[in-house]
Amino acid sequence: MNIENILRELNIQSENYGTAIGKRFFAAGDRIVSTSPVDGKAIASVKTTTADDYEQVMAAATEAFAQWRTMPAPARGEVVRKFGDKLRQHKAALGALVSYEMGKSLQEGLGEVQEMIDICDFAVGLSRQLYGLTMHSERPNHRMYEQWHPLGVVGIISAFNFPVAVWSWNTALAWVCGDVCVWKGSEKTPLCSIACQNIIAEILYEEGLPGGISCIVTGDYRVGEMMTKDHRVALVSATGSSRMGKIVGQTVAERFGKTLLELGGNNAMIITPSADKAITLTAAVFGAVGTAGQRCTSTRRLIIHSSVYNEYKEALTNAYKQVKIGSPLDENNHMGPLIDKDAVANYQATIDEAIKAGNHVLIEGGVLSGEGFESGCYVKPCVIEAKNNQSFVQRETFAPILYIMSYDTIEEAVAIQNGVPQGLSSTIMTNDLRESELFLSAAGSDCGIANVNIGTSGAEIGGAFGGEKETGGGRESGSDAWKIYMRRQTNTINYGKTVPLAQGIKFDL
Ligand code: UN1
Repeated sequence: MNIENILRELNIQSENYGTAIGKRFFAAGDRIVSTSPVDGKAIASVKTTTADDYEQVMAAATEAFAQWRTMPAPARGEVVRKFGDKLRQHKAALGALVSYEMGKSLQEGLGEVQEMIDICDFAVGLSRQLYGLTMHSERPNHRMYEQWHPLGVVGIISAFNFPVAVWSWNTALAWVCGDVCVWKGSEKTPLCSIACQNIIAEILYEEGLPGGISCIVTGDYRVGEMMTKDHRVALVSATGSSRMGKIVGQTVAERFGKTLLELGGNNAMIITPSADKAITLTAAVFGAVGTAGQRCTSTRRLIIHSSVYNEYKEALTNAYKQVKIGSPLDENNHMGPLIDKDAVANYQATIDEAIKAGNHVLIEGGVLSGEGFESGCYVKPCVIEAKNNQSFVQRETFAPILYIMSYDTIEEAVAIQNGVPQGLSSTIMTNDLRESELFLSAAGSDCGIANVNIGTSGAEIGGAFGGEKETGGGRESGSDAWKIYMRRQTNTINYGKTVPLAQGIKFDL
């Protein structure tokens, strides 16, 4: 992999502006340098968005909306189809940039771009299916139906761990729905945002469409706050920690805006006695160490039946020995670095807390040093025996730390699985129909995602993605998640010669 070639293909310079209205890049704020966690090297720098820059963006986005909303939805779908085609062309380069700037394995970087392509395809079909219902009016010669209209400006705040896909889940749907988008990606992965903007901006330009349909802003929470406080931003879709989501939710609710929150997870796998051991191990280890434990869907807890607990302890110990850690750009490695040194410190602090509390460490963690690990961001995946109610188990640590615990009855396993503040993803490994059906029933998992015999991570875009409780309740990507990007209007039409009132009320003049 030659990073220079990749940056050239994606049109990234050594110094970039972090504000863009379509093809027009500008920014007057501070400079942030994007450093790769892979080798600790500076890749390029980006200027952040000021309040003045933001005003320009909002003016352009608002103006673009007036035009974009009048275009037929299938014609908007055609633009998204072209976007998907361009993503196919640049998949290798964009996937590699994701891997290099964020640190996930190249396979996962490419997989992330594949999710973008998939959501574009989904959105193209959807552009002909933004269905509303029709109802029978209780009044004679009346017709009732509902229709869906675009909202306006959608503000997207996304996290470093999925630096390109989460944006596209939102934009692909929002665009076919007739909205325009302003995106604040993570300030830890600003080059991924610029690369994405370059791709869509070129299409908008070629199609003669206003650049304001796709805008980016760059910076920390202060730039996010410009969007959350701005009544012109009809919907704020935010992905990140529950702490951040609480602030976003409150701020947007204060002005009666809409939010789509996709926040922290604390995802568990229940391992029953009938589970197929080989698939369980693969799913558990990928769930825990994939993306170095930095997915919101990462497996954080294994709830193992007491009769097989020791057996799985041994199997996990052997499986973890096979996990290869190193440059994510080398396909032989399973696990790359954490995003930065703050994440490493957080990982270390959580392990220290567990040890201090007297927990047994089954597979030891630690920070790696020496050749290939110069960035200081590489850590060993760690497995700790824990109790579900311990404070460090109850919170989400974005790192490859897996807690294991045992259960005796399936009801107890479900209670443990549900016994955390978050509610994103969950899974049960079983060949027993009664157990899986209980897990999926109303008395079962309380999560937005509940799987059987697959891991907690790696959800497909066709389903609605998101979770309950402190995960925020939002749903992105598939199923009918598009409805959050639109406003519903109920229409009643009288084609008769009198004005009968509903509920039988008489009012004669
Ligand atoms: C996230 O970590 O924010 O289900 C999203 C998965 C991916 C998306 C994760 N499709 O693991």
